[in-house]
Amino acid sequence: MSAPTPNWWKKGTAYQVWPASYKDSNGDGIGDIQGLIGTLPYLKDLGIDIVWLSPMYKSPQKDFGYDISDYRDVDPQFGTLADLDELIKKCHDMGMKLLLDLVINHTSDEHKWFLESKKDKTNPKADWYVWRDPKIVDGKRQPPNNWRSIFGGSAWEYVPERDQYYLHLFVPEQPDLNWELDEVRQAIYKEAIVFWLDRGVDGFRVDTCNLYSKNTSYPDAPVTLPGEVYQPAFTHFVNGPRMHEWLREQRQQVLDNYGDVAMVGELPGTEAAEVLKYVAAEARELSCVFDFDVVSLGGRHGDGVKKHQVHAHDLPSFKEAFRKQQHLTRGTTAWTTCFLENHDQARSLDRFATSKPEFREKAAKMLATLLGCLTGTLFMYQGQEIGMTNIPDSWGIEEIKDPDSLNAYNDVKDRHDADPLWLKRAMSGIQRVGRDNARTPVQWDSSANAGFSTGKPWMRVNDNYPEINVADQQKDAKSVLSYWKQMNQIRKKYADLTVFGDFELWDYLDPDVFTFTKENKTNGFTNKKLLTFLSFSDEEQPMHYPPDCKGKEMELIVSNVDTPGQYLSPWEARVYLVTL
Ligand code: TEU
Ligand code: CA
Repeated sequence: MSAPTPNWWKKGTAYQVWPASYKDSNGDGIGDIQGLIGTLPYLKDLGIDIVWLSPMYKSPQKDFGYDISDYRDVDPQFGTLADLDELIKKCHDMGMKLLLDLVINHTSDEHKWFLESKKDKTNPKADWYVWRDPKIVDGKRQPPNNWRSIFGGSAWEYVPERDQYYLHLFVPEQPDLNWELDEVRQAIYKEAIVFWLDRGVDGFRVDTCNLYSKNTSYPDAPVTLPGEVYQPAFTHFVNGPRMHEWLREQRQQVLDNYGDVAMVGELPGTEAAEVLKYVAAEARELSCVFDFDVVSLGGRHGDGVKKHQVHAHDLPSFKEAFRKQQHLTRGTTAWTTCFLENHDQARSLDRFATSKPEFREKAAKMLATLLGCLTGTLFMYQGQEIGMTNIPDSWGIEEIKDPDSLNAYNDVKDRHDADPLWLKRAMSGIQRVGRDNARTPVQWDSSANAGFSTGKPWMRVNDNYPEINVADQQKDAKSVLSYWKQMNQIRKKYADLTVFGDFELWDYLDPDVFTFTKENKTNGFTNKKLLTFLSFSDEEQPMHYPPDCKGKEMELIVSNVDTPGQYLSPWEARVYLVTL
């Protein structure tokens, strides 16, 4: 069984709010903190214990808040510091915790640290970012190396004032901080962490927290994409040599003064064995991390696979990704998370199940059943609780706001001289895995703009809001929303098995059905097992029972059908409590 210590962040169900598209309170078309405050009773009723708020800091919004120009202030479009204080207080009054996003690999290029750093090579902050001289090739100025930004193009940007380039692993407006300098780390701790812990936040979701330490000799990356100028350079900036030293420093010097602070890390491009080093309880670095094996199925964006190249995956690889993730922390002191959606991913219905109208609701409940039974801290994402879907196929590139998707589109456009069939392919990649799929406004009701805003929403509302919205689902005991509420209760009731149990995959090779058990040999449930059947098929499917469950007493504790039969109907889910 997984780590027994009852840290508060293990059992709680978390809900991610991406503020711009969550709920607008003042009619300017942009979601805001007061909008979120107004929905706290809704989240409480859904069974949420932890709110993770994506960046609401002062930002020019070049990467929607992940480019921060002042860690100690709230962006006016989202509200004020007083609103944030009110949010912290109201969450706590209602028995909920609040996590903020901690984005400290880079700042905005409008952060005062960067504005000073870029002036010349001798100012007091001259080394606060990663500056390197140009490489001169055939008398022409070139970036210092061939690294490709995670969002495409060179990872270096030229600044004439210094006649140098600075490193940006994401968009050019997100310069990477130079973590090698002690005074930089101290400034980050003070402004980005201590400032908020003093105000009462309970922890952080830590953005790209394995990229701070780079290979400081900045060598060229090996050519893995022949014919391309800029090459993926993950080996030189992911899990670099000083990562663990710095995360421990942060815990010991800063976090330990504030009790059991949750640090939920995002570790892009990291293999299982490496993950354990960050999350082992004795390492005291991160509380838990997001595992990307599932959401990266069909091609990991960033490793060089482009959106239009992500291919369809089969159910065995989906199950295997979960098995790997669920087994990683088993028998260790480490902890994990489970999730299928966030603000960087497509909607789970389209990506992993089906959004066909006849099966959509049932499939959304089936995925809720899967998540509700998995080990780790459960993270839901706004709109997932009502089964929101991807952007419609009919939308064109003019609706797309995400810089990552726009870069991907323009890359194909440039490469293929705007050939219409190639552009269609680029657009279908964005429709499949683009980040805007999860960033359309939350569909609160069937009134204009889905009740998200009384003004013109900053981003187009998904056309299906009359059929998929919170208000209708609140009135319907059989809705996806009602099912999620029920699932969150079941998850808590059987927490020893769901949250803390051991996962076993039963039918790895079955292409249509996902069968798994959860057991826990170290507590009162020793003679019980949860047995979960999930159908990923448009057709009826036979079931096979694990031998030790066959013929045993089985109590059906939840299902997305009223009367389960001999076979699994399309997209059916059932969970049995088996007495062994
Ligand atoms: O994302 C980190 C990351 O690795 C992304 O490249 C992710 O794989 C990609 O968005 C998928 O398209 C974090 C944030 O979650 C993301 O929103 C930010 O844009 C990024 O960091 C930079 O701060
Ligand atoms: Ca607003």
